[in-house]
Amino acid sequence: MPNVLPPYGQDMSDTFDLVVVANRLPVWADSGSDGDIMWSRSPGGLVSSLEPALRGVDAVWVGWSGRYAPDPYASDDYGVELDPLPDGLGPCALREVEITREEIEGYYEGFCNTTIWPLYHDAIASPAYHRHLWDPYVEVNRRFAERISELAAHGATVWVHDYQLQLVPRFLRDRRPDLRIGFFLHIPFPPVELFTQLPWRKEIVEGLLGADLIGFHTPSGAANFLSLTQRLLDLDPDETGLTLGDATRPEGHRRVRVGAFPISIDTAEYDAIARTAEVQDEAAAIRDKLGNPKFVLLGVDRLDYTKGIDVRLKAFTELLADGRIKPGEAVFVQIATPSRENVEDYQRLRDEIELMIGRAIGDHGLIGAPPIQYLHQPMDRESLVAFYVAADVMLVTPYRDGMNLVAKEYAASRHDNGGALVLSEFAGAAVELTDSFLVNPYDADGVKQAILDAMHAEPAELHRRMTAMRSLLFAHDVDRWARSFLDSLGDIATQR
Ligand code: GDG
Repeated sequence: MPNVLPPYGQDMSDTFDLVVVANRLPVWADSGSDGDIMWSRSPGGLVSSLEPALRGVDAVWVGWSGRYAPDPYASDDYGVELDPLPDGLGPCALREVEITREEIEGYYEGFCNTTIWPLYHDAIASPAYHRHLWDPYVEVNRRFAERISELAAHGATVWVHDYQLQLVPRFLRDRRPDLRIGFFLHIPFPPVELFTQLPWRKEIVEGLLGADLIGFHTPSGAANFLSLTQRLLDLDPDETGLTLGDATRPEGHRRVRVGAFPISIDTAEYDAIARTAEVQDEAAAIRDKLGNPKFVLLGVDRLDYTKGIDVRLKAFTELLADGRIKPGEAVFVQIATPSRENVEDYQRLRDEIELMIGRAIGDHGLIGAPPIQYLHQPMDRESLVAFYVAADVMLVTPYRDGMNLVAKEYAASRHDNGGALVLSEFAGAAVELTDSFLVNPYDADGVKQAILDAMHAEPAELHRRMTAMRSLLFAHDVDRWARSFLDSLGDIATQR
């Protein structure tokens, strides 16, 4: 299948045997100051992980491109047509789902990011439950299902991703019972006690059960989901899934498998980028520009309240105040990629973080040598890897995180087997990266101690820890993740 991007309205007679579906396409439309669209790579973990897995694969990726479709009911939009997407971007063929600005406000900024996102992350921020946000969520999920059914060949495999599209499996199965449908959740799945707050809890569980295979990052996410099926729908799950026996559905009895598929990264690629002379030079230049302190500490996150940027800032600032980190001894660099800037909780978080940083620099800075450096801007991947190479201690302290790829990328970039990873117990990555310095992000003294332990560990101990983490990541990379999910999906479908 050619890797071209057909414009809206073009004859869509092409169908595909593998359809990958996510809220976002891997390319993203940004409006330039002259109003022209500029295409860039979509930020965030989902694209980072799926893009390498799909490179060169004969598949189509279906999603939103970041630009708004004309609103059929708005007179200003009458007759407006979007320019075609440019050719040749993305790892495979791409097809756009049309979503209007108003729908994005309700579906994405609203239900996805003010209801589901906080609820699934331990309700760190209060989830909003509004009926006027649920309706566009249903509507957009239905539109995705329609678009997929146009693009999927008979008997095709459809792999639906993430919390924005939890109703798609059910809508799709109702239209196309011939398809094998997999669903993977990139964020945590919450315990029953939290999930059952959701007024639309049954609809979401039923939506997911339209899939043949439902994957989570961790065994606890899978277990949470299985116990919900019992509690809400009176089903009888076992450890690996459940059998649906609804005689009113066209498919009758059907097995739904539920399991843990911990996502990963393209380990070899990070390792290779880190070894290049350019990245090595850039890493040395970064340390130089920071004043060659004894310790460089690093945080890299989307600017999100789940990531615990405040946890590490507080710990680092207190260590400076306590005198346990000496002035000029260490510099903490926080790279915070702009994210969800239209959502109020994110605007507030940005203010809070920037206030904390400003205060810490004011209280503990030396002229020409601030103890914290802060970048609120996206950067290219090579530069990010140069920061990984330059950092003695990587701080990954989310309150809750599905996996956290940054932790894995850091270890993959450390071909010298040096560096130390401080990692929250509440990141999915903690299940595998047990050789990191594990911390409870709610325990301020524990975080401070872990930072000091990481800074002062013997090189031999750091070497042992990093070697163990790297060998796990080489054995469990993103290709293996994608293969194991798709193989399981294939097995179930053939047993049907
Ligand atoms: C969700 C789940 C799960 C960040 N800033 C820049 C940049 N990044 C890249 C990182 C990494 C990715 O974005 C972030 O991935 P995470 O996994 O850390 O976090 P989320 O975006 O929240 O991802 C998460 C993931 O999905 C996959 O399932 O692990 O738990 O929340 O790859 O490197 N990349 C570039 N410039 C930046 O400024 N190039």
